[in-house]
Amino acid sequence: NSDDDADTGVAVKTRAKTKRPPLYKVLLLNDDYTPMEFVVQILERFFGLTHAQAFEIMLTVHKKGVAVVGVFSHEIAETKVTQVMDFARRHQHPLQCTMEKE
Ligand code: NFA
Repeated sequence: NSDDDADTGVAVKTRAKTKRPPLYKVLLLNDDYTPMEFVVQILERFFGLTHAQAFEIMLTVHKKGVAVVGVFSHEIAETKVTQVMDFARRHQHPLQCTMEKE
């Protein structure tokens, strides 16, 4: 893909940039009230994790305060956050889930 410049006659190689869409981390935040098993259930249900994977991430959130649950496109990340927040609210747990650009 070579373009010949009209003024200088210098050939400049150009290449169409294929831009990957930005990715977003979905974060789960610790609190003192949401039951551990409820968090595990959420991670299994909405993120397709095994019980062991879900338990591990739940423990990381519990001990460190926050953990990345997964990395997704903007639309998928938003859907996950909404699903978690709605499910937690329906069960009257204060669990918080957010997303941030990677
Ligand atoms: N800290 C909560 C408890 O001790 C468990 C928890 C883990 C809550 C991860 C939120 C996120 N019951």
